[in-house]
Amino acid sequence: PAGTAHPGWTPAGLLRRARRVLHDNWTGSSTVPSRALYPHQWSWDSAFIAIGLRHFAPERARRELTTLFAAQWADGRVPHIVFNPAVPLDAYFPSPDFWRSATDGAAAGAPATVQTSGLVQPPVHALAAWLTHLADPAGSGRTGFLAGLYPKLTAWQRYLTGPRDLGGRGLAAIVHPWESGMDNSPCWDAPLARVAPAPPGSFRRCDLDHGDPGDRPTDLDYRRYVALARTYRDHGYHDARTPHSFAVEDPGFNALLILAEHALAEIAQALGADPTDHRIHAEELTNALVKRCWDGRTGLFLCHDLIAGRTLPARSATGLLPLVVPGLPGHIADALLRTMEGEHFSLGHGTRLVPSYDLCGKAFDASRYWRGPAWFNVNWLIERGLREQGRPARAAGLRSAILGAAADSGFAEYLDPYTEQPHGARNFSWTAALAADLLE
Ligand code: 9YW
Repeated sequence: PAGTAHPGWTPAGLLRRARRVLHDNWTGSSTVPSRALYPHQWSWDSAFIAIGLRHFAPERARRELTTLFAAQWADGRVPHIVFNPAVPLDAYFPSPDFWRSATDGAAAGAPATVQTSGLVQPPVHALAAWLTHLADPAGSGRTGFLAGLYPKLTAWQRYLTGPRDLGGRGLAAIVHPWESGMDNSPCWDAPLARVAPAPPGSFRRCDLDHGDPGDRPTDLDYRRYVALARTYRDHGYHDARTPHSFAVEDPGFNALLILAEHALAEIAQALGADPTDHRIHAEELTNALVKRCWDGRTGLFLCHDLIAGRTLPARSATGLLPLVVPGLPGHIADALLRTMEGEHFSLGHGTRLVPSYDLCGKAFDASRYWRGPAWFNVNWLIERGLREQGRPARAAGLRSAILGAAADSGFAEYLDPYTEQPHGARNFSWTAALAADLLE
């Protein structure tokens, strides 16, 4: 439906609907991504949700982030899931009895009173905290929001630039596909193939109680996810001691790490602290990202497999996310734009939203999760990136496509990138939040 107008919604009506979704998904201290499919708190979801909430419920936006950071580990990591103790164990897998954070994560500093996973997700939080502050500086100041969060955000950043620089190459590595936030991206197929799958029947997938198996990761993927997470857990979630069979530098994850460093510089400055260190880190990370992951031949940032010592050829939307990085070399921004509009992503030609994976790739699947569908958080980041790189007209086009698709799909989790047919959950929190943000 490239170019289709959306007469079916008005900004005021869409905002009202988005607010309703976020209201319904609020638990009292944070927001679930989806009532049925994801009944706990997720790390990067909360950052996107706060970015939307700040416009009409700044108090809730602040609470969303402070609730997440109350579950931070002493080593600085922010867990990818914070479990709600009121939810039955069989509502989501892997449940707290799988992660055993309070016992098996104790040496790494997991909190004793709240159950979490031991993995992480992309660090969107400093940006979310800064934007949340800007939306209501008076409320933020009154509650000591920035001052309280700043040391925690810095510790989170230093966990990623310290213990997670597993390759010693100046970038953060992810140790599990779930850490990318793009669980079953074809980028992970080759590194995952090394992982011996957990025995079938050694766990039960609750996601299939709610999701269509054709839209979700496969059983074999899940058996490998479980095996990897168990190994990490059985080594106390210790990064240096775990014999990692999966360790990858993901360009999107690292681009968000850079954006976080820039946001931390702003936060430091607002608090009267010295932002210099953050600026230096941002520059070093940017140089490392360009040096390690930029691929001039494909015009895209590519993932790097630290175990095999090689670049992964799969073309994923994660490789476009560095568009959000301030000060990206101009020739790289230009090349990314050409790639995005070329045959592999077809933005503005075959598609109105950026697909999660190469439209020409052998593994492309228009309905299976991160193997092709368009996702709203990715498109929101790209819209931001287009503005960052001085392309306001293209950003405006993408913005109206995102809003139209959010409205038409009932705030779907993800869409077929060609037909914009909705898949996964409806009334999905970050879809509603990011639509609300674009409306403001
Ligand atoms: C799962 C909550 C999470 C997102 C991830 C997404 C998915 C969990 O849902 O993972 O069970 O598959 O891949 O990015 O944070 O919305």
